[in-house]
Amino acid sequence: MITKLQKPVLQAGDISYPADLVFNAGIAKYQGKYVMVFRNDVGFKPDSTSSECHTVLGVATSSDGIKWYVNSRPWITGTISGGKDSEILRFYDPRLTVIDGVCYMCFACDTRHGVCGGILKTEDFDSYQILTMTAPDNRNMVLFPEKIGGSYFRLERPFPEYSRGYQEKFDIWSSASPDLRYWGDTKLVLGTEQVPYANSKIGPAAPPVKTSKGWLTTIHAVYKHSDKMLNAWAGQKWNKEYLGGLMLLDLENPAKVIGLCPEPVIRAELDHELNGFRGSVIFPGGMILEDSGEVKIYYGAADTVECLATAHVDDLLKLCKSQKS
Ligand code: BMA
Repeated sequence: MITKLQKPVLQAGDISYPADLVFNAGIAKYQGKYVMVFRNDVGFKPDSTSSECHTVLGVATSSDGIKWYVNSRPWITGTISGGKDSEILRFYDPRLTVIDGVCYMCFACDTRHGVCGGILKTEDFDSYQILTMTAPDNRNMVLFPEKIGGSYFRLERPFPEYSRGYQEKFDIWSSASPDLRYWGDTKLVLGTEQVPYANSKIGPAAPPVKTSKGWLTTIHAVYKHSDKMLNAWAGQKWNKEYLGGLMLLDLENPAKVIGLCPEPVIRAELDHELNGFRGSVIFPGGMILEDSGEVKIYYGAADTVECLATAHVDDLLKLCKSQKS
């Protein structure tokens, strides 16, 4: 039902500037082509990590969504507003949404005072304008591709450690905005306890796509193994399996879950998914619904490479079992 490409669509060897871990990309169709903004963590090798490691965001384009051409230089590099004293340390895990022909990118952002989610606007993947930042700790934000009931909508994943007993039990929330800058009307969408294959945290994954049945959207879910360690590079103890899941949200009220797939739809199976910087991590970040009904789901694998799986939208909708309200 879901077919995985057997090789990554993008990896470090495809990039002409320094690159080590190329993963967790955002993808959109924009101005007649596919655009990808990918995370590139530089300074990581299988048996050592350089003290110089940093994250940059790179851009690639494609005419078919499969073969990608990477720009010759990275886009957003390390500290963005200058040197050691910068409050913002890095941007990562970009998510792209086109609304009324304008491209927006949600991103996670490490600052000296916590992790924030941000939204920026770009026309050319060169200059950009940051529209909004959350308070810490929040990330994994994704925008819906149109206004709903007159408001912009986003999913997000605050991570309240103190009030949840430092248990890493984090949930999916939504917020609405009149202008993409001021956000409020925040509501719980899905609790970790509702996801049968998660025993830790969940979060939004790729931005939702509109179908006749509802907003179809991926989630990521974490299952922490207590009985075994997973493969990882250089001295890490790694036991968190990241799984790709699927849910359906009400078209008019996207804070309401109307369907949930009771099992993961993408889990690590292939060599490059099981082995890498952090093995068994599947992190969807891009979902494109083609006119043919084919859905392309792009996902980071093992925090090391970027991959693609495809399915028919009708099959994905059937997987989302209806939820009682
Ligand atoms: C999360 C984020 C993701 C990453 C995942 C697995 O907390 O940092 O970017 O893919 O962990 O390491």
